[in-house]
Amino acid sequence: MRDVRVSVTEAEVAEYERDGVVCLRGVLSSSWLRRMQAATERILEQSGTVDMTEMARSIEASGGRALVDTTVEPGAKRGRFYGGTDHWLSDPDFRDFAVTSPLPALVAALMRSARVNLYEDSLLVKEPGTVEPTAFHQDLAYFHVEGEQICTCWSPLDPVTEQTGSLQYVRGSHLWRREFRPNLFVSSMPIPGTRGEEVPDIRSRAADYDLVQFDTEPGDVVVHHARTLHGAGGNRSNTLRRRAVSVRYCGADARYRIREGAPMKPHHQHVKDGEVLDQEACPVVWLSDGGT
Ligand SMILES: O=C(O)CCC(=O)C(=O)O
Repeated sequence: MRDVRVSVTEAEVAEYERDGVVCLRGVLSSSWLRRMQAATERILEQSGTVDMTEMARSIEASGGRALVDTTVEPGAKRGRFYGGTDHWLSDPDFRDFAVTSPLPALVAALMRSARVNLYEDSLLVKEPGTVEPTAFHQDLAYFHVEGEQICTCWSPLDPVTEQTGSLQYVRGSHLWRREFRPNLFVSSMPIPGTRGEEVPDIRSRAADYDLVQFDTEPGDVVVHHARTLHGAGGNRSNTLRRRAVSVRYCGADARYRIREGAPMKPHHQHVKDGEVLDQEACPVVWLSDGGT
């Protein structure tokens, strides 16, 4: 299997460091894309994801407030938002993608890290006519780790534009050094019991923020820092799907840090504050020559 690209330029590293996000064009080969598209369909068919549209309805039914993208036309075909996590633990294609695709080497270069550990993967599908936006959030708020070298690779499996739900990033927000409370993705209400500031209402005050989004083709990968605030609209298209796989990695400076109230994975139950990421929960997926 030939990968399209295995290196980043100094300009891309500088953009990632300055903006907290960079779009790497033409990273994944068509064979990786075909494999991950097939794996995505398999996981959707096996109901291996959470129906986030249903979650939004339950939040509303229990008196909470879910977000709605009002720019999705009323009466248009309604689609659902599906989200899944940690498929690498059970699905060989997701595991190979996280471990053997070009992603680990690329993020090692972007984060200037001699080592890369896998933290998790996520599958994020917005079917045509999805009204649920993705609430603005900071990935670090969900992770039981801390450090500078932590990032997410958002890998679209379909062409994506603002109309179909491209991510929007608050440029430079990773440098604010502020910790925000996590939310449930379809609501901006923070998860109870978590600590930090509430994420500001970026969606309705977009003009106050330096927002950036990228129109992407399958094969492009958008990498963002774990402190970069980001969110997305719904999918306003009546026909186009928006499937994406996020893979989250940590570099050599990352250490476990339990975040009170944030969801804890069964395979992270044993982790302790301050420890180096271990092979069982967060396998090493890339080491530079001489790295440890
Ligand atoms: O795809 C989405 O709608 C959200 C993705 C996201 O926030 C992430 O992967 O960090």
